[in-house]
Amino acid sequence: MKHSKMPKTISLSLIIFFLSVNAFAQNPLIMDQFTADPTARVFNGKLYVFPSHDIVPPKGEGRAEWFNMADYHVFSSEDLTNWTDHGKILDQKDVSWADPEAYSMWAPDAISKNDKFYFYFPTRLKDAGDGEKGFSIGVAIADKPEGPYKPQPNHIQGVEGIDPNVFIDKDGQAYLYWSRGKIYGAKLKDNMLALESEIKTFEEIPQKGHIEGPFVFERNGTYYMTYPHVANNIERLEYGTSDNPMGPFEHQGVIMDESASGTWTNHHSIVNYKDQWYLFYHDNDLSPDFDKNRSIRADSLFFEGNGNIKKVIPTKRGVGITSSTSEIQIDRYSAKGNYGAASVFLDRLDPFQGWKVVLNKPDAWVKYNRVDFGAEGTENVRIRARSLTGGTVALKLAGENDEEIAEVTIQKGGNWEVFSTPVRSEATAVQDLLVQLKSGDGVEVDWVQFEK
Ligand code: FUB
Repeated sequence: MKHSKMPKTISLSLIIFFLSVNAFAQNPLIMDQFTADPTARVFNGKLYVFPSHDIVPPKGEGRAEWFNMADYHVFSSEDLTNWTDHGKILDQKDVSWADPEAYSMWAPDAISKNDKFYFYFPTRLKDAGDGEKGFSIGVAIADKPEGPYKPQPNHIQGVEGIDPNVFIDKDGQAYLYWSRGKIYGAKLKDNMLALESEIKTFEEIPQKGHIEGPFVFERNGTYYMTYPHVANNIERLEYGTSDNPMGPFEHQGVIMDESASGTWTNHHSIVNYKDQWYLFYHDNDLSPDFDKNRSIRADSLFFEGNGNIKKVIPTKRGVGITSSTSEIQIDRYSAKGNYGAASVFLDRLDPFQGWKVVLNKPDAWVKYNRVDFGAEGTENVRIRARSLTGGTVALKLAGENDEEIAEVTIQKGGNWEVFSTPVRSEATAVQDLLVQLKSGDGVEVDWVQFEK
């Protein structure tokens, strides 16, 4: 990786300016880079995500077959559909106490206090040995959530470990939690930069099996300690509750089961945004063969009447509403049926290109929830598709009768083409969209887009 010789302040501002690009989201949320360990926070009415940034390190640098993370980006969204990448907010080379070649900028957190934004990150100390013992936690401070962040000259004294999480209680007291085999916590001083109390080890949290990534939040007077834990083979998300942010926490259950993909880590945060709770987590969507190159995801989270967390089932569709006039990536479907429908990479050698839906049995369908048709309805639909044998695809509004609104003929041919046809009925408001193979036995669809 080459580094600019410009003064740091100028290069950071330029990077922030040039990298403010939009990414479009279902799951995974970010499609142009690997992202992991997402901490979602609401600042100034907007949702910000502070993930870590998995990379493939330059040849001869980093650690083969392991996590490699040199810096952090921050992303924001107002609608959970369109995401802005505000660019790099911190680099391992900018942290004076850190090993600048460790590629160990692991799972971060961020929190706001007194109009300042505090970014907490773990990384490897200079001359550190192996293992999590060589890690400590640093703080970088900014006036705005998107930075620029200025790292403190030293790490938080007394803290050895990874995965910082900061929780500020209603009385203004801040707590820092972290992990190193077990989960630890302590009060933070008012300046948010140093421990104020003894360190507590949360012995009541499962001790058998690897545990890391604490994330604490409060709801209706109950404090939730949530964490990834290897109860069987790989990490799953679990939680306990208490009436005190320092516990003891009573084990309650599983928030998310082990990933079907086999990705060893999961790492999450839980946030309430515009009256809905969300779980942010990660999986290996863009790197099916190497689980240290991860991608962040989000799904809605719900509570039982007694305050227990309902298990979250990971979806491709994720969260947010999709405009009918955008290229609707139906491969991120909410449901599929009648067999013969699958989501596969457009190019297995370049996962960043995304996926297509393959419909290869009559009547096979996918349903994509929450498409916003607006108030005026729509006139045409365009489908980017291809079929070696030719076929027809029906577009329906999912409901009691699954009203068909268009039938698109996909001409025989091996190349991707955009096929267009008028829409028969007035589709308005937010609807769930069904895409179904009507005739033929092999149609691939990249996206669907409606025109006003
Ligand atoms: O991303 C590196 C490490 O993997 C994190 O710090 C852990 O929580 C796990 O996700």
